[in-house]
Amino acid sequence: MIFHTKQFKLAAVAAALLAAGAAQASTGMTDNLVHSPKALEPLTGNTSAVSNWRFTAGQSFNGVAGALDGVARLSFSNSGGNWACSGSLLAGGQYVLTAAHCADDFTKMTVQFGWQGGAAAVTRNVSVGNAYVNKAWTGQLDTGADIAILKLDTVVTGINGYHLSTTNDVGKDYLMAGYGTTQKATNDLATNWNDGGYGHYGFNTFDVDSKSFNKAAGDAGVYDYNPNYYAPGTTYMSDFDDGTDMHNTLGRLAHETGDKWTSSTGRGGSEALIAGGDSGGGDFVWNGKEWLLSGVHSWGWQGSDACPDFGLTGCDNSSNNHSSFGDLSGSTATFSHIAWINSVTAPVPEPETYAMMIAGLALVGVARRRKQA
Ligand SMILES: [Ca+2]
Ligand SMILES: [Ca+2]
Ligand SMILES: [Ca+2]
Repeated sequence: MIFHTKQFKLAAVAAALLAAGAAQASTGMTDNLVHSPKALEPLTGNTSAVSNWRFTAGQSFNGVAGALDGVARLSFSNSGGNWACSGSLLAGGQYVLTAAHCADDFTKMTVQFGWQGGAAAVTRNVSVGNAYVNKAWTGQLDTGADIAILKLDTVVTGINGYHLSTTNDVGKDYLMAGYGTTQKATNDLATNWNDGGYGHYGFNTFDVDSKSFNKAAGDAGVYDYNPNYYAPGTTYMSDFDDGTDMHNTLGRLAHETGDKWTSSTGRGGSEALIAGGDSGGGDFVWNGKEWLLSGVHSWGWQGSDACPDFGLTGCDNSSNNHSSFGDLSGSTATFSHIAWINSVTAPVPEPETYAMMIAGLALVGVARRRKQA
């Protein structure tokens, strides 16, 4: 996997984005990723200890017991080493939704649920032939194609999978979850695997979609904007707020580009941002009854990299911490890909097949009548 350190120069936006996930195991690690989480490089940061942001099996969110039990921990290997990502179990228990950059290059993949205290409750495998990477994925982030489906070798029972959001959720608050690295948002230090025995959660708001963001930046003369670049799907953008105007990065960037969207100073102490290893994990919106899977973690962008392009400084409270206050994240929207996801997870027979099935039924009917006659 090449995405963990490589800075992407996007032709369309000329912006340096860093994939949030697929954090790599330390050099020399072979197959013991599961047993040595601390040796790996990972999600959420905040002003209190990261252990406060663990989620545990059966934990309730908005009164839904086990709301995050369907969050998957992905461990995979390829010629580049061992890697960690996250994902979400889809309703039915057979498939996991993750990022394309977590599923486009592996030789061996393990998917686990209920990971806490460094042990999993449920473990499944995925064969290479059972990874369905979105056809529009070219390796470039932010096009809206960073999404993939994994078919598990055995269906998962006893854990509720997620239903998909089918609407554009820009403006909504969401609950994020993943098994990636962590760090306090106020520390000027890289995220790490020190709390890698647990998954973590936090909250944020989808402020704007990348196409609208880059259109506004294009109109302002900051980037070259090409609408075709965003054709594959929508990507939701969020900023990591601490309540100050200074670190309200998307609010500041909106103001610089004609106020085409709004971004508040945040949700207070519950706000968080994804980090390495959270790639592929889910963003969940509340519909009044259940948590719907709305976004798939794709990339992170440091405030210290984004703001200077717009002539701004001071957005980012730590350039060593890629998930600090003032940093940005992007997630691929599920609503853009409903038809494709359904085509993989619940394929409908071709019309000709239908015709044959009907013919077959008719023949059976005829045969039965004859037998009865
Ligand atoms: Ca925010
Ligand atoms: Ca904000
Ligand atoms: Ca930062």
